[in-house]
Amino acid sequence: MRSYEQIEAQYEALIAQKNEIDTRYENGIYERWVNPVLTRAHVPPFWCYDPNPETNPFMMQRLGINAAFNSGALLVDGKFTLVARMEGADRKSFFAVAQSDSGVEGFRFWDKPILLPDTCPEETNVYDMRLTQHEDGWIYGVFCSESKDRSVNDLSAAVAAAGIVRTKDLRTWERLPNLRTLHSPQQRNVVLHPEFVNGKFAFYTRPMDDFIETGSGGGIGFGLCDDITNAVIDEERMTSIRRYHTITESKNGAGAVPIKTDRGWIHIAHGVRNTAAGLRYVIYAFATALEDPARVIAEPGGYLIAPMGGERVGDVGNVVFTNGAIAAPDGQVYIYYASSDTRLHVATTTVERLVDYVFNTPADPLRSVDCVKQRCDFIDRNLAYLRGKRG
Ligand code: M1P
Repeated sequence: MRSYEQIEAQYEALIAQKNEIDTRYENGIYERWVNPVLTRAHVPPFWCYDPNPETNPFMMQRLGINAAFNSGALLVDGKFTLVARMEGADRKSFFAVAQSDSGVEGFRFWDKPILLPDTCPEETNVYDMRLTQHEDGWIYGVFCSESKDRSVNDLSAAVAAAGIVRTKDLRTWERLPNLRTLHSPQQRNVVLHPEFVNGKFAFYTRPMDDFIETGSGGGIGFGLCDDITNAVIDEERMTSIRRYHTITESKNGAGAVPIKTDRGWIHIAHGVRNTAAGLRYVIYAFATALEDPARVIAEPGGYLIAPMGGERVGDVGNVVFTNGAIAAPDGQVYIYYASSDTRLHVATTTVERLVDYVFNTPADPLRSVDCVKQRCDFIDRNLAYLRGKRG
């Protein structure tokens, strides 16, 4: 049996662990890092253990943590700051702040998770907060607020809506009414754009017909609202749409808050397709116009990040998912992505490389024969170049 002090020493050793680039997966676009930046073992031991041997003689976990994964991300006072989706052993998700000086290692949770104002009595579960530093001066958190669907006689039926909170310091949170989208019955993966658009708050949405299936929802939507303290979107336009036989066939959803570049807004989102082994989630990227952040101007074919190796294993296998990335002032980009709803990783790149990737990776031609033509043209150009160079 371990003493509380031994458990604490093991935890401190984990936080002090150095990280390094995983050279097995280099592709020129980004680098994956070997160690996850957050796991359930990263929570302070006093979240799970009663340290008093009189009341905990076997040094048992009294309140287990199952996972630490999908995280909103923001640079706050020079610190890489994550608001992570935590899941207790009881399957309830909640949020907690973790910070690091480097962005790739040493993330340490604050002493206590975030206790949101309890203004929604029907809300059962909360997850996947996107953190937006808005030009109005507030940091907004937009997350999935899940409630039981009492309109049908099905114990597992649920309703997803977009919850909204705001803060100045990540310690005091003001809860605002949930977003209402007048033409979409459910919403998940909603992201607040960091700037006003036509003087209004702008949201990326994800219209859904029910809790799991997007059904008639055509992809990632976009809508404007006048007042974020009573956010109502009466019209949703489509941005990146779902397409047959692509990585977004089943569904897609906005991920990180878009990154502003001189060529356009870069979006890092997720796409889902169905397989005989269940849903497969990958991460993809696209760009929208600076003057109209809903208009897609570049969309590379295929995925940016797909689950690989051990990432494919976890509570919900074959999933990578992102809801946070940080573009640091030096041009480095830190993409925080979770694997299989279990742990959080980082992949690093630069704004310059992301722009090159998004604008110079060919689009998906949508049919096998056109994909082969695309690849043959590419090979021809490459061989001609190599012949010219080598004589
Ligand atoms: O389990 C995979 C992901 O499923 C949901 O994403 P989507 O709404 O696109 O299906 C989310 O619940 C996400 O948290 C989860 O990682």
